[in-house]
Amino acid sequence: MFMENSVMSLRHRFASTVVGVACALASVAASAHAILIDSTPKPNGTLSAGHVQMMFKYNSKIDQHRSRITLIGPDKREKVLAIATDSKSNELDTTADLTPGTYTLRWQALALDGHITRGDLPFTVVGK
Ligand SMILES: [Cu+2]
Repeated sequence: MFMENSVMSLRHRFASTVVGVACALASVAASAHAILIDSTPKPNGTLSAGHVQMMFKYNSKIDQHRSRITLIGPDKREKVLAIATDSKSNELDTTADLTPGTYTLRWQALALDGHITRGDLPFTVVGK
């Protein structure tokens, strides 16, 4: 019984790997991976200082509870931003109070096919 379970789990692992490879190959044409298609701010864009709304929009639904956004500030410290629970199913929405300086938003999105995509989005905050 125990051995049978081990074989089962090995088979399952093998099957998962095959699915992963197939998805990677398929992604050349069309993909279920979460690809960033729009954002606020835009990459290398500018925002006004204050209470700032930020948004990442993807080409597919994402698992918002297991996706992640961090903000790296002018002091190079990285802090986790809370993702709004009422974000659209293909978006990650967040807010922060920002002073002028250079920042990077680091996002990590889990697509429903179980694959994680990530990226860095540098931007600048200017005084009002
Ligand atoms: Cu995938």
